[in-house]
Amino acid sequence: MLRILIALTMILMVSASAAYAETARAAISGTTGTSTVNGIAKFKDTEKGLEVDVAVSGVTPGAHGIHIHEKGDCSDGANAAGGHYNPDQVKHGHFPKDGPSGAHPGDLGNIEVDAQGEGSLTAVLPGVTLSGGKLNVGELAIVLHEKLDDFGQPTGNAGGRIGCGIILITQDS
Ligand SMILES: [Cu+2]
Repeated sequence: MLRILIALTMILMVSASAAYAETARAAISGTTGTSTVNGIAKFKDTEKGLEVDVAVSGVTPGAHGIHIHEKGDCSDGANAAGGHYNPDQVKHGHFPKDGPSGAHPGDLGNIEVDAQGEGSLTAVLPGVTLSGGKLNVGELAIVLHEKLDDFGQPTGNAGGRIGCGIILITQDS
């Protein structure tokens, strides 16, 4: 009887935490053969929203826009990734600041790249999930841009696509 109780308790604990247990990773690589752009984006579903942690290297110093785009395809110089993931047809912005009515769910803003070509960004995206929610970014592409995202319409004037990676779920709920 005690064993059954322990087993039941463990099942309940696992199911209670499962809703926010998903993690994902995207390996970002340059979009041209000669590119030095490299990076890793890590994602974690939490109760506060999707935690995003991006680190890049080999990038021109300065600010670079970074977004989640609507298709999980980095071919054709990342053009195959399509436009910004924007299921609710809202305007472009900075999601951590402007929220779901004023920005696309993957509008991460800018990565500041230092003189060594390295930069990082962390963000929490409330209401965004990897799968199973309303705004799911698992299996989509994360795209690093040539220029600063100035939050202008429709996509922030961030220029060409210099890096891209597919958001692959590494741990299911
Ligand atoms: Cu973009």
